[in-house]
Amino acid sequence: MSNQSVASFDITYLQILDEDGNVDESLEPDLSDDELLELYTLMKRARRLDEKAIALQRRGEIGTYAPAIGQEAAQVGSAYALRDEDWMVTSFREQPAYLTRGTPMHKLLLYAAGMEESGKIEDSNDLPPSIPVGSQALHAAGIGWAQAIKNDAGASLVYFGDGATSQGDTYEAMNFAGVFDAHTVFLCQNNQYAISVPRNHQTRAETLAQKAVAAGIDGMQVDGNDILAVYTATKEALEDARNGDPHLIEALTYRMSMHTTSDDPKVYRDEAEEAEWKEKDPIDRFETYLKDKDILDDETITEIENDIEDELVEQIQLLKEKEEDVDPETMFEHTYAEMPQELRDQLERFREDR
Ligand SMILES: Cc1ncc(C[n+]2csc(CCOP(=O)(O)OP(=O)(O)O)c2C)c(N)n1
Repeated sequence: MSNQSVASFDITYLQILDEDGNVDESLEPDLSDDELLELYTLMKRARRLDEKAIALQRRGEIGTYAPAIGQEAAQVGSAYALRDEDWMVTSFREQPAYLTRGTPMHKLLLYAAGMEESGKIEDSNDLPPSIPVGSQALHAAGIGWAQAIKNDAGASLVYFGDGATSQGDTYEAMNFAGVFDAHTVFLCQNNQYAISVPRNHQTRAETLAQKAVAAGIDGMQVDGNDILAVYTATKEALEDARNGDPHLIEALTYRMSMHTTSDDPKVYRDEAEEAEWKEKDPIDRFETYLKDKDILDDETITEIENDIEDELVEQIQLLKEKEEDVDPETMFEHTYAEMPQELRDQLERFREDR
């Protein structure tokens, strides 16, 4: 008879840049001034795109939209760690990550306008958004498994939220990835809410990172509003994943805006909490850091902001042009390899009514 400990685990937390923009220099990643400025510009572009998209939705020019305001560091920092040939797998709130991978704004808006053309995988290894919560973790585990079988040097990175950790799919994907040495990094953006359900109603576990333990893969937490920490953690996790060691990263962040344009967060959370997280804004602290390093000044900020406004005008114009090119019949085409009779009948009726 014995009663002894046979396993134990430890979850670490990484922060490099604190809320006030102070940095732990011993942990700073090896990024050039230009790269740091690029990270800043990407976060600013993402923030403005989301703000503009909310306004476009309010004017009826696009459909439901899920802003990532507050989560820019979690997404830009992680997507920036990918190599071009790696695969990115998203849920529905990953505009900053797509921008980082080079997707133009109009393509993201086209998706929000309901045009499935924007779901085409064109010049990148990025899957289109996945709306069923957690489902995309399975796709990423599959891609990571294929990379393992092919002895590919690539990796796959999948985004999901705190809510998705309550879905069986997410566990199945992590467990599968662990068993088959998939080249997959699971990035959980713990933005504290799944629509109106707060994080503490999601699980009794102390961290979401420890969900990795049962799958036998590495789990850690990062300050998700610290772009340097997110970049560093993801880069290291991707290196391990390339060699068959999948990881789970829990990025602690906050959804500063609404769940989607159909949601009103005032109904379920208080202003004090929102104000507390405003102090931790990922863009503000990075701006302070860059200014302290003399990489950024007010003049450059104004230039960046003006460029973004120009980009938005141009991209919204492109959105309108692309929308005109879209043939609505394509919505019937891509769900099945062979269109079933029911859908063929609907297409027929659609043609009669046009
Ligand atoms: C399988 C499934 N169930 C329910 C929904 C409705 N739904 C959309 S988003 C969401 C919450 C997701 O929360 P989380 O995973 O934390 O991601 P976040 O929205 O915070 O980015 C729910 C329940 C869905 N899309 N798919």
